[in-house]
Amino acid sequence: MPQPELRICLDDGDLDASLRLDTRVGLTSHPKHLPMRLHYDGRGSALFGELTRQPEYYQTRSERAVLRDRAGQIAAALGAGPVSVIELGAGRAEKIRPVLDALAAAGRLDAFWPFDVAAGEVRDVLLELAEVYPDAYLGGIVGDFTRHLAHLPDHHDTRLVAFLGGTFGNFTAPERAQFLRDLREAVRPGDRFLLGADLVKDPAVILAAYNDAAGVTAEFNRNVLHVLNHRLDADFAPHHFEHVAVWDAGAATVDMRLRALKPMAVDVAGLGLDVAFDAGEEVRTGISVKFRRAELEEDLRTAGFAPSGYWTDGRGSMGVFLAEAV
Ligand code: SAH
Ligand code: AVI
Repeated sequence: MPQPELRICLDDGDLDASLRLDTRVGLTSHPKHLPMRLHYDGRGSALFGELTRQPEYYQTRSERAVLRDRAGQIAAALGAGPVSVIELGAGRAEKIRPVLDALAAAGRLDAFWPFDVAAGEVRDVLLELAEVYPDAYLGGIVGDFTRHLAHLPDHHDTRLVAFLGGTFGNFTAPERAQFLRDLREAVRPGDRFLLGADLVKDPAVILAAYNDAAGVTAEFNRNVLHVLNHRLDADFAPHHFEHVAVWDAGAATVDMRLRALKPMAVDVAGLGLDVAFDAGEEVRTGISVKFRRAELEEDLRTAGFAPSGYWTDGRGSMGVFLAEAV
């Protein structure tokens, strides 16, 4: 069996440079902020996996059910020919599997490419799937989907770019618009985009997913401080920061923060930076936007994608959108 191809758009040097820049800018801003992609080192990816198994985190179960139940329809909606699938922010690439299975069963799965900033996840997925889809071309991309969409593999058949898990909701509105423009530029007319998005619903249900009883979200959120301790020789005491998730109804957004439980002076030795925290001061660590179908479809149209399919589960928890590049 040939070794799967691995394309590295982001090496340790690039990661280090963006970590340094993002941290310096974020910790010297008012209010302080840190980007969400910093959460995903090996421990962060494992914590996210644990989070997806918490009873309150409905997103994973809901989207998995939609993709399992509708995989045949999704495969049929892609036309009749071979398809190359690229999954952005793939993580363990578990949810896309029913779609890959449906295409493979019809002899239409030409290639699968997981694309993720977490190199370990991409490597693990390739090792696992090489045995499952021996007839498909497997390749991985280690990259940042906000910077490296121009590196999407150029197959001559229809490309299906999947972006699942609600990760699209971790962008601000300008970042979402930019991402959709970059993606449209990276694909050809006829290529398809499969987008999983968390839908606006009862705020209590949403907030519970970001405040699970076992405290996994809190630990995932605090992981960014562990990352800074390891990578930048900082001396954050993560247990002196409290996880906070706030629902902003106007923006339909969960705002995640880390709140200092007491005044602290933190030495980020790798940056030669001393950072002071007041008691109660909050660091913004990420957002998770929830969507309404009509608005999201309008954003897709604006970017040059024609919505062509929409599926959800019985409760309308997560929406899975299919759109065609025009
Ligand atoms: N798709 C999976 C994982 C979602 S978690 C699911 O639905 O369960 C978000 C994933 O996006 C993680 O694997 C993380 O490593 C990846 N990620 C986050 N920011 C990224 C970025 N800027 N570029 C590429 N991958 C990113
Ligand atoms: C990856 N992403 C969709 C998660 C979310 O729900 O916004 C990240 C997360 N952060 C805290 N909990 C989950």
